[in-house]
Parts: sequence; structure tokens; C-alpha cells
Amino acid sequence: MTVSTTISLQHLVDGLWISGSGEELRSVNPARPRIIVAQGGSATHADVDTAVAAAARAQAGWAATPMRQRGVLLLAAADVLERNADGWGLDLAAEEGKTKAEGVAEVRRAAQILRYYGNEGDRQSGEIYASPRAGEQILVTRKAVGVVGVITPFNFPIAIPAWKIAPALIYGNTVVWKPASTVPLLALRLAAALNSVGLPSGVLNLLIGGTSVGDRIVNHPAVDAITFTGSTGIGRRIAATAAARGVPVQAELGGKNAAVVLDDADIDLAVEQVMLGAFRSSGQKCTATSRLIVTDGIADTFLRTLAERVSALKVGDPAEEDTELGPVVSDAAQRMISAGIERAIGQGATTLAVGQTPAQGPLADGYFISPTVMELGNQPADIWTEELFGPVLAVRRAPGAAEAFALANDNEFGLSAAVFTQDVTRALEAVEQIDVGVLHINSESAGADPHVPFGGAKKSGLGPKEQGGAAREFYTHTTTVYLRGGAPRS
Ligand code: UN1
Repeated sequence: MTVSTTISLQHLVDGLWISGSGEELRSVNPARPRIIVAQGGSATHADVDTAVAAAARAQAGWAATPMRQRGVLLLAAADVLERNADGWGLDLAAEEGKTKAEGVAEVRRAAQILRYYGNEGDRQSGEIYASPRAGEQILVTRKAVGVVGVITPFNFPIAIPAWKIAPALIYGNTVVWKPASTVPLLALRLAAALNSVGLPSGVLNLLIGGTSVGDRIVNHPAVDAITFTGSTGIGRRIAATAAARGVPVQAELGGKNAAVVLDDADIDLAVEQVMLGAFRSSGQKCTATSRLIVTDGIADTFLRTLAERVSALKVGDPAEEDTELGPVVSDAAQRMISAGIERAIGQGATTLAVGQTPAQGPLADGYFISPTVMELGNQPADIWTEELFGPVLAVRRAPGAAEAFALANDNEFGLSAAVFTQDVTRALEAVEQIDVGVLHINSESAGADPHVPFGGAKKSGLGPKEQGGAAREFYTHTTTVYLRGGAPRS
């Protein structure tokens, strides 16, 4: 099913779908904002309280269910996602604005994440240490932390929820989840998929709403841990609240990720990957490439080729097969990014390339931003330091690899970076010198596999990393068991 009519917003509370009686919410198609995708009342504080109480009641029984059995439900939900990937991917494109191909790939990715955690019951679940005492072993076992508050952003409306909810559930936690209110549709789909395969009531609760719903979850005394992905400002506020309440927080925050192109790079590969990193999802990924550092020997050729490619990008309706770049998510995002471009010009940036936007016809009201490449000299500029979260790439040149790596580090964030070189010595220097949580050599700065740690260095995140075995650090706590028998039988 795809969105041809407006979907009614509902909330999943203690296993029941309910309408919200809070303020009216609506999500629109950002390419054609007159089309309302989903509409309905927000969840209320009372709904949050009911959901948290249900999650708290359900938690012990869920944690006592064998992990293998919990996993079977995640695997069954993965099949539902896989079966619906084409339709839901198109829905995602219609509500969030990324291209249909990216939307379908994201639904499949969410299925892959559910599968990864669905199989967790088959993996190692703790550790055994030798004891200094005779007749004793020391076991480190894992227990769920309890009720997890999950707050997710607009830019991956199904993949990010999957990579928070799947580990929360497989390790025996229950969940109270608030997705971004700009993109509720895929949240409804994911919650429905998990509900349809028999998740017990109260194990997963979905509440759609704005900041006040999120605040209620974060402040609720029965919420035992909070995981958040989104803006640095909100993330720090949530982390402060969590610290004051004494509960763990995992916050995945901003990025200002650099691609470094060295003189010896494979130029075709580097241009292609920088284009993907900077412009896929209209630059709205925390891992997107928003800074480009090119060394002098390759800079002119590289930037000329890149500018040609940017001017030729097909910007348009994400639902159409040949569209390469859709709109940004909202009018507020469009205004903020446009203001950032203006400010960069005011601060002395030179525009190297501006792509097209559909200025006329049915898409004329859409929240489009032309893909833009801007070069800076040595002057300070906000576009070099502040996250814009749009299809805008700021460029600086460097005389050599050492200066280029130093420029890559010239930022308070440290989420991801990409380095393009064919010289293994330079690549190893990059691994040593660039301070990031995720480093790509000869591939774009975005992308994350489900079985390996994901998260940033420096100010890009707080708390344990996400995904793979790393997720277990956040969603469980350890019990160290000193295991000794009685006296030996004679
Ligand atoms: C990716 O690079 O594919 O919010 C995933 C974000 C990140 C996820 C990036 N948490 O964009």
C-alpha cells in the first residue's frame, strides 16, 4: 500500500492502537507540501504515563522470555518489512523526501538490522574469567536495564528506530518510543510490523508527538535509560536531564564530516563517492559529507569535475525513478539551510557550483535546496564549523596530506570522515591522525553496517556506541558472579 490518501495517526499503548487527543499534527509531502501524508492528534502526557506503566509491567516477563524466542519475533518482523519494502520505501520518500531508491533501501536495511539482532540468541552472551581462588569461576552476565525511552530523528524514519528498538528488545528491555513528528508514517509501519508478529502488550509503545511528549518520556521516573539521535542542542539537554535523574543516556549528535581527496586519489571514484556522501538524502545524514579538503595537485581537476556533476544532478520528485536528489524535510529546514548559504557568501565563500531546483510546475512549492559547493580561503566561516544538514559542501585546499588531515580535525565534531588515496602509507596515517568514530578509506563518509560499532568521537555523541556488539553496552548492565561450589565431595 502506498500513500494516496491521508493516513490517520495512531499511537500504540499497551498493545492497543489509540487516537491521540493532543494538538493536531500533520506531516506533508516535502516535494508537494499541499499533500498531507498523515494527520491526527498528538499523544498526551497521560498517554505517556500509561505507556510507561505498561512497559514497566511488561518488562520482567519479557526479560524472562528466552532470548531465542524474543529473536524469533524480530526475525518475523524483518520478513514483514522485506515483503513491504517497495511500498513502504515509496511512502518513506513521500513523507521524508529522500529518493524512492533510498527509501526502499532503508526499509531493507531496517529488516537487515532486525535480522542481525534477531539472531543474537545464537551468539556469546557474557564472559568467564579465571578466579584467583581455588574452586571458583567468575562469570560476567548481562541483564536488561528496564524501560528504554527511544527518541528518533526524521532523517532515517525506519532504520534508526530499528537500530535502537531491536537491540533494546532482544536484550530484554521494553520500549517507549517517540519518533520525529515530521515523519510518523514509517514509525506506524514499523510498530505495526512488530505488533503483528505477536510482541506482547506493553513491550513496544509508540507515541507520536512533539517536544513535550519527548520531555515527558525523558523525565519520567520509570524510564530507566534514554537513547536519542538528533540535534546537538536537544541531545545535550536530554543528556543533562538523564544525568540529573541518574539514568544512562546514549546520544548520537551532530557531524561536520570531511572528505579528504589527496593528489594520488582515483579521481573518478573520489568524485562519485563525494557526490554520494554530500548529496544523497539531500545531505540530511549525520554522516553526510559537508566539508571537502582537496590537496593542491588535484584540486583544480577534481573541483571542475565535481562542479560539472553537481550542475547536472537531477533534482525533483523523489517518487520518480530518475530523481537523484529530492527536497529537504520541511520549510523550516529549507529556510535554515538557505540562510546558512547566504551567511557563507557574506563570510567570503565563493560559489563553485549550484545545481538546479524545480522552480516551476507542480513542485514549485516543494522544499528544495539546490545542491551547492562553496570554496573558502583561510577565513573563519560558519559553514566550515556548523552543521547545516542540507546539500551544501564547503571546500578548502591543502598543500599536502598532513595539512589536509589537520583540516579534517579542525572541528568540534568527529563523527565520520572519508579519505581518498591509493597510497597505503597515507591511508594508515589517516587512521592514526583523523579523530573520528567512523573512517572510510575510498568510500563515502555515510553508511553503517549493523554488526559493527557506530558513533562519533569528540562532540558527536555521548554514551556507548550503537549497533553490533557495542549496543549491548548500553542496553544491558553486567552482573559479575563469583561462582563457587560447596566443599569438594570426598
Ligand atoms: C548512515 O550513514 O547510513 O542520523 C547512517 C544519522 C545517523 C545514521 C547515519 N545516525 O544520520
